[in-house]
Amino acid sequence: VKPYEPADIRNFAVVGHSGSGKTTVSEAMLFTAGAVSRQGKVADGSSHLDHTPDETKRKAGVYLSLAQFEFGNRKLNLLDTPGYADFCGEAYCGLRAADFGLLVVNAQAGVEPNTEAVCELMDAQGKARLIAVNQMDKEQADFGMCLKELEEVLGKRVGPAFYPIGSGPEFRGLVDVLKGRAVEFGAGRDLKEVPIPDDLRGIVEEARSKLIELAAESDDTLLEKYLETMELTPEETIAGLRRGIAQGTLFPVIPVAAEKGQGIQSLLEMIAELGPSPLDSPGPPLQTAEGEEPRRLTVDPQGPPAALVFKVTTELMAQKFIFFRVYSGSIEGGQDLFNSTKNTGERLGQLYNFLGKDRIEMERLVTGDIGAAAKLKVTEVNHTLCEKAKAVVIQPIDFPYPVHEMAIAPKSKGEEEKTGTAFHKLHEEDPTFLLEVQAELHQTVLRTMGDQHLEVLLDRLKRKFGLEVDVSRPKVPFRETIRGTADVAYRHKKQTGGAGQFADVSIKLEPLPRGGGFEFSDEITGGVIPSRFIPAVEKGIVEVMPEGILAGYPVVDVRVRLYFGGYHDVDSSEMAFKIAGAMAFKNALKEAKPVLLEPILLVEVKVPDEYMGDVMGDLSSRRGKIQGMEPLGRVQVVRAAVPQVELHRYSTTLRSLTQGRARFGARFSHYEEVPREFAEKLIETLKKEREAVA
Ligand SMILES: Nc1nc2c(ncn2[C@@H]2O[C@H](COP(=O)(O)OP(=O)(O)O)[C@@H](O)[C@H]2O)c(=O)[nH]1
Ligand SMILES: [Mg+2]
Repeated sequence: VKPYEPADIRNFAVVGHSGSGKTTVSEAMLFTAGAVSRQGKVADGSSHLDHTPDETKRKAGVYLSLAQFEFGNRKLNLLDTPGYADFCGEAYCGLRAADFGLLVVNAQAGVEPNTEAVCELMDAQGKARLIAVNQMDKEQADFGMCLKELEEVLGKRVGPAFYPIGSGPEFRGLVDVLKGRAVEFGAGRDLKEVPIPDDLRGIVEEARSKLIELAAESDDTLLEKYLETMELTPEETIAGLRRGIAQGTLFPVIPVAAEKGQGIQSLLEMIAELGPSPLDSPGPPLQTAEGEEPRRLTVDPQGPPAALVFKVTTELMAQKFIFFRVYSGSIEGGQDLFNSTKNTGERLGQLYNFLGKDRIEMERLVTGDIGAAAKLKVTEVNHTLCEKAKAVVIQPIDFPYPVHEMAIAPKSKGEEEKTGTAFHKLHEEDPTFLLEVQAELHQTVLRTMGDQHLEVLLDRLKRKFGLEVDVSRPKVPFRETIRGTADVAYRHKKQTGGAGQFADVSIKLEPLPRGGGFEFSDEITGGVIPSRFIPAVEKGIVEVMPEGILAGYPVVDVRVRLYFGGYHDVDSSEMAFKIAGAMAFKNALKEAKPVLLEPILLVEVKVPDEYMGDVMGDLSSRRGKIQGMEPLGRVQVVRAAVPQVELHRYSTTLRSLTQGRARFGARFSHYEEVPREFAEKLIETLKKEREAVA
């Protein structure tokens, strides 16, 4: 690879719904640009980009894949992303490293759930995007329908830069709207110039006016000139379009049929010509101290080096590679850098460029370029590499919270530690899952983005570490409390050989309000229990509180009043009073109408109108109480209080109810008594679970 200037680099993430043809479009670009000698296919496992075992097994992308190649006088850094919601973390990484998204839309299906989801993500980041309507060769392909649906999502600033000649099996060429030229696809990748078909003249002219208008709107001086003269020069139009695209307010569209390589030459030209360069994009946001104004990194090719690691993988050869994007300055192989996230030095080894799993050595990476290095000591995903004297920390990628929860346990006893270490290693490559050891419930919970994500993780655990785990429904942290009161006396008396044991306590047990915890009040008068034994009574109670009498969950929100008792000069001891306290407490619990408390989560669902009914119905079948709803953009936000125990696999259900178009978040709110009609059965089940473990 010859050296490239920042202005000649194009970094783009290929994003869209799964199956729209992102990888096929990418493969077609690689082949058309001459970077590979054969167009790889996902279906037969010959893809250069979907090359890991997890991907060939699923015949779909799971990981972010990088292809760096040359086209004309540009260097293209293509980041192919998976389309499944479960692997959206990879799209987050890809978009962060990219200056724009290449949104791939299926010409038959139009805008699909993940098309919307990635657009939302790019909107939030103000990311520029170009759009390819792919699979134009399919029977039901409908370019017009796609444009209309894209306008619904992106607004009126969707501008076709090319029009298809023919559609479905008749798809045979493109009209370049701006240049006013038409080409037909020949054998192989040949193109033949043809006159614009008569039936397209009107529509193309209209599209041209729209593009020029959109170009003019991106800049005040251009707009002034346009309003006066009603025209722009070709150079002004291109400059205006580039600016509008870079600002993320103008979205040019091209129809293609990637499997046959049709339209791919024009797509590459569009990327090279209209796609924003690293110098057109704002610098990444920097980490700032609390109260400090938000700041962005200054993109300066001559400035101090700064790069963000956006991916770590061991899937390429048996080595760990880190992938980073240079945002400022330049970086050389062997250079001593500073990891400002970890506050420690780090020496880079050899630098590489990748195309799928193939790499070439690089000497130097300039501002805006992307590269990889191996054998780094401490550097992980989301870390900043920079110069120590000019240290900055680039804001890390903010991954979505994994809401799919499952309990896991090693299949073979004694492998707990090994499994923990293995997950730690896997986490270095995949920051989108969380492992949480819940001591109270004696369980380890694995939080993932969904069933597929979980499956991939467990596959990798087995493939890379030879470890297997059992997956089960996670236990919920129930609590126990009382609704009534009790007044109990307990005498602990034992005569074993010489020394005996004696302690006598009388306690009153009362409920406290929710969240009241535990209170112990010493109301002993007249020294009926010597003060040195009183703490022992409390201690005895506190020791048995973690195991309630209903189903063995911690007892909360109670007050114990120790008001009477008795002792023996010789036989009383701390131990005897501890036992008496514990026994009195247990007996009192039985008498004071014990009840089970369950954790209630506050759930927030963002859902398009048309699925509101289904989502609300499902929430109430989960004993959810709707607390409110309000419109937010194109969706409704529903808030509901739902018992945690009813939320098992909610993410999966919500996805299938709404075709993946709803999102939800949940956080702990409070504890509530389990309604009587459910309590008995629930307690039965919980008791059985407990016995099974014991
Ligand atoms: N007929 C036709 N099929 C295509 C085209 N592009 C992709 N496909 C097929 O659609 C399926 C999904 O493609 P893939 O590139 O894996 O989609 P991705 O999930 O978006 O990466 C594969 O079987 C492709 O062969 C196209 O332009 N025409
Ligand atoms: Mg793919």
